[in-house]
Amino acid sequence: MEQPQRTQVGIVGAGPAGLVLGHLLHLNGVDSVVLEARSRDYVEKRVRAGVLEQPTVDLLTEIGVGDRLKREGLVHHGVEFRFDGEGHRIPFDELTGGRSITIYGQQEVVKDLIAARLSSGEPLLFECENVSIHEIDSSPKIRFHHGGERRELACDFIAGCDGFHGVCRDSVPNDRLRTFSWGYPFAWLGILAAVEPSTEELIYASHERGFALHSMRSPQISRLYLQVDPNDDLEDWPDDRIWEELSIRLARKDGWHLKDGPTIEKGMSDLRAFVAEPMQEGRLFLAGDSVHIVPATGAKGLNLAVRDVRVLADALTSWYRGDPSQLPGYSSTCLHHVWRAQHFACWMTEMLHVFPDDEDGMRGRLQRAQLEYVCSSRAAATSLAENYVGLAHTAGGGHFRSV
Ligand code: RFL
Ligand code: PHB
Repeated sequence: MEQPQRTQVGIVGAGPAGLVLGHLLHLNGVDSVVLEARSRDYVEKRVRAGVLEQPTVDLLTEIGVGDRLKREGLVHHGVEFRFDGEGHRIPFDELTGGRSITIYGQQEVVKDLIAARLSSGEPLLFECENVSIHEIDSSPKIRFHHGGERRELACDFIAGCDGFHGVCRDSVPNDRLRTFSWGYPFAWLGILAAVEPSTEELIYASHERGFALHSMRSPQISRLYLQVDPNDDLEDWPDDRIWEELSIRLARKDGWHLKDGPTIEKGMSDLRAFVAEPMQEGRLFLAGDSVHIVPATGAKGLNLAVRDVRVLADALTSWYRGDPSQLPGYSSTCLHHVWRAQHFACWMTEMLHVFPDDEDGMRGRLQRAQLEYVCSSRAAATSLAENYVGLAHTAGGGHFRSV
């Protein structure tokens, strides 16, 4: 393929944020080039998220990449919270006027988006090395190596969709970004296993030995997570130990049984919360994990990335159509949904995990009081449900009457 030297929007990163942005811009007649550091095979196999909110499913469907999602995705109308050996169901549909979530692996979303990009004929370059961005305040350029050659791409705008460890956020001078962050004193050990899920809906379990989560990818593949010490290594967790621990933490008094099977994939990830503000510097716009990380307990990261780029695509499209008024508001519009999701993800995390410094058990008692409230009060359950399925797309409006 002829390598372009100039484009309207240069997109760094072909994760969900970069690929959805590229596709939205293409549908709106705006040119872009997507540059990805990894190989196509690598990004299509990277196991990560699984829960898609209703607004994410709606958007993917609207933009024409929802066919396989509709066929293979598992629609769930509730989740279970399990503690003291008992399960408590939160019925999303009943509490949110019929809304639901869909279980569909992130790598499947990425595969569908890559296929759409390639069939549109718009440029998507894998295995770009030494990517760096320049002159973001005047005439942006992206420099990189591709196929053994040094290249430079001139752009009107750059979208930094290169994840938490990318280069775009670090290209903004330190004094221009304010960062907010904390890390949690525990990590998640996640497995993908070739075994039929032991449950129809997700189970979030709070147990004195630590949090556990039973999720899934298909009727044949289960996805499970355990809270572990962040200093543990994968070698500390042979398969037998993982299954034994999962069956203890997920146990139910009525004799419910956890089916085990061969593990296909195993990995550890930290739980952290991070936001950088503002999400724009000059002609560089940051989106997705490059500018915020939410702890995985709320299942929000991918969904947030998609919300950001929807706002960005609308603002850039308006700019090209002669209305420059939306673009300056990109960051403040997004930060409303970012902080809402961040709060929800931290709240879920803090309600469900055992904190190693909880010496007298005070935190544990408060967590239990919160869980019981969520599982017994319609108002509290509704709050959880509406956040989990995804709040409507608002720019921070919709407050009660000001006084
Ligand atoms: P990504 O997916 O990290 O994509 C960034 C892309 O940029 C590339 N890249 C570069 N490309 C060019 N030049 C460079 N210098 C580059 N540096 C990096 C990378 O290779 C990559 O392809 O970010 P994006 O697009 O913002 O998407 C964010 C999501 O991936 C993330 O938020 C979710 O995976 C978080 N998450 C979940 N989110 C949900 O909405 N629902 C879930 O159920 C959910 N579960 C999870 C999760 C994340 C997890 N982990 C592993 C942290 C479960 C787990 C365990
Ligand atoms: C997943 O299926 O990978 C998953 C589900 C729920 C979460 C996080 C991850 O909160």
